[in-house]
Amino acid sequence: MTKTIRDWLDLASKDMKGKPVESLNVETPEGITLKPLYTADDLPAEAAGELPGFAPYTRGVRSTMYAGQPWTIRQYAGFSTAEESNAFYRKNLLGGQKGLSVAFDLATHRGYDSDHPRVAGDVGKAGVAIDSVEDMKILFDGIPLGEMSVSMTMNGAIIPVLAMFIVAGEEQGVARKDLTGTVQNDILKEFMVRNTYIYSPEPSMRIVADIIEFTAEEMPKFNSISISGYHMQEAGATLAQELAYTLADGMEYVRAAQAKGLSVDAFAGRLSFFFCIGMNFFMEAAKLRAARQLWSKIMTDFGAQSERSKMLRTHCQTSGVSLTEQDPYNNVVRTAFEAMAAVLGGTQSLHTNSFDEAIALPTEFSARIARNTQLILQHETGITKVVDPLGGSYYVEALTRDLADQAWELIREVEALGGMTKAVEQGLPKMRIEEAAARRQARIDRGEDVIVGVNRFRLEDEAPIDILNIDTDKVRAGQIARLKKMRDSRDAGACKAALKALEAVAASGKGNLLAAAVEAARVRASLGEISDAMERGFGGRHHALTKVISGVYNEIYRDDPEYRVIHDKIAAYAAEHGKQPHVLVAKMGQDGHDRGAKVIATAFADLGFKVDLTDMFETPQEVADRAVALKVDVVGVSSLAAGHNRLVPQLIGCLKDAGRADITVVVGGVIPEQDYNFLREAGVAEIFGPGSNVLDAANAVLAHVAGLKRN
Ligand code: 2CP
Repeated sequence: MTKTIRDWLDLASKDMKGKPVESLNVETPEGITLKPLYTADDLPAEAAGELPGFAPYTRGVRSTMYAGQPWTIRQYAGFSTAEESNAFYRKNLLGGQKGLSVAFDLATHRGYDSDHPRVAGDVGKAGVAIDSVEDMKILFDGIPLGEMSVSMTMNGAIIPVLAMFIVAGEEQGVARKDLTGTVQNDILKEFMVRNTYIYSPEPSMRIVADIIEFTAEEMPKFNSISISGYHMQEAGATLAQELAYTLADGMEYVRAAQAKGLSVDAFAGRLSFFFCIGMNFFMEAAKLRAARQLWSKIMTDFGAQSERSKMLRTHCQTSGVSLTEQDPYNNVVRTAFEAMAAVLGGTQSLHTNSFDEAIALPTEFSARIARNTQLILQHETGITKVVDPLGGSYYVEALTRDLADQAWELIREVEALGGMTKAVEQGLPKMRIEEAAARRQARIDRGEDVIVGVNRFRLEDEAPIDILNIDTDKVRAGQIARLKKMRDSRDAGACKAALKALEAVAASGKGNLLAAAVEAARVRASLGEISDAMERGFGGRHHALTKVISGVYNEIYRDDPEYRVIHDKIAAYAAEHGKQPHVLVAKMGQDGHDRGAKVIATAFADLGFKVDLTDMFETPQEVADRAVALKVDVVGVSSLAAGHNRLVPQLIGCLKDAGRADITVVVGGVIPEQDYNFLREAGVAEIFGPGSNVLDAANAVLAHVAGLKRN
């Protein structure tokens, strides 16, 4: 006899030995209640009739999906010089990679030439250093730009970088109309989470619109933007927030392009997306399905006629924050699961992280395993043979609908504020994401979210793994020499005139910035010079306000005995000394990742420390000056872009020079164990690597302030 849900409930109640079956329900951070069982009753009515290749594209944007053509294996890479990165790309293409994805160093991201004093520690470190067309040509030497699709992750300095790419193509004999690829060009999320902006929001949005306009008219095969949720999830966003804010960003870009007089169908088919895929396996696959469904609806509302305009095509990358420093080979497994979720969700293109990325830049060995993870998925698992294999799953279809509903609520909230630019100005999404990040950290610290090898099943002893180190001084010296040679040999008058013209386009609000920058790049204006010309035209660089949010930790930990002990210890210290222990949380160099700094600032403030945050992108001298002026007890440096070995000793030197060697310096973030001794010898009191427990960190810092531990 057919069993009913009632029969199942009776059976489950028995198996639960009296405990209610509802006690197995789980409330997710997205606000979705997960039940232990999904049945045909949970299937949304509309799910039954959906087919891939047709709106709303829940089941995929192409009719045959991977059965017809597998996703693009597109590994994001770049380091050191253009020569070295070029050699690395060529090797990867021979090894089975299908598309390129360029990682630029932070100096390039922020619009500085390699000879700029602010970027001494960043050149060639987290990506390849590109100063001019000459570098760009070397980067793609022997790689036909008319055939190979190239993604370039660039936002702040997108105008000079894309201009140089176009000129490099020209000089390879490839016309603009034949260039294929994608630029990230998503500035809104930079203001929200990633922080590689250069100019303030208004001129930054003009840059985005100018690029959409230029590519729509001249580069029909090129994706003008990669609207990115990736960094939101990395910064702690829930999957509903990632989904909602990414689509809301997309809507804002559509409006910006429309304001230039473009019709939706002239550009929407070349808008692309980029999502993060973390460990929440089914939810991640559902997220991509929901994203396509919502975007199709949004674009229909914008008046799109062409089917292509309604298709959400996306790249995905496995999650960086899900990787652990502890027991790092576990990361191979994590990445494989995440890759599978991305593929079951129907991604167009995928990057799989290397297992050592929680600690350092990938080595050749770890990069090979990361790439092979995708090759194995494509060639060994049979996963490509059937379109949308999760389609019709009671659970996944229900999740798709629930996530879409949650995200839609958040989108409406942003729209009610007047759209994403306004919402970003008011700080709403950033605040929501920071709060979600603090909640996640608290769940990890309390062991509620289990991370194998970190807060459970931890190894006693761990042998360090081999890591890649870049000699930034050597890279920088080479870049400076090449810049000098170029400046000596170019037509100085033509270069000056082109830069003046670009400045005028920026200042007047008329004309197209990218068109003007192409002329400047062609006569060998450098990346820094092109950025500076626009900066003059726009009237300066953007300086973000930093703010510590408070209350989240207190709320979550209210009844936690360990939390109370530390809280009370800090209160006792404050009572005894007539002042709270005072910490300055600092970001130095061009490292824009501020999630860790924000989480620590929030937690420490809630625990009773007095907490100040530096601005982003400070020099060691600026941080030392601020620490001295604020009379802090501790500077806590957050480092996620490998600049610590250079910047932290400089900071300690500056504090010594100011006669304040007594200020304790601690460092947290992505610090390889190989660097611990060096940092300790330089005078660092405590090092908190990835996976550190916030309460332990607070205890250790207090001990230093109270003089119980010596620096
Ligand atoms: C694909 N095609 C098909 C089929 N599948 N045709 C027929 N049947 C099929 N089954 C066609 C497509 O329509 C397309 O042609 C062509 O094949 C290429 O496929 P695609 O699916 O468009 O793939 P793609 O060329 O790889 O493009 C994927 C994206 C693109 C997502 C659209 O924007 C992209 O490559 N993004 C990568 C972004 C990236 O690498 N980001 C790095 C982030 P047509 O184009 O003619 O239709 S770095 C991350 C870090 C963290 C950072 O940001 O800092």
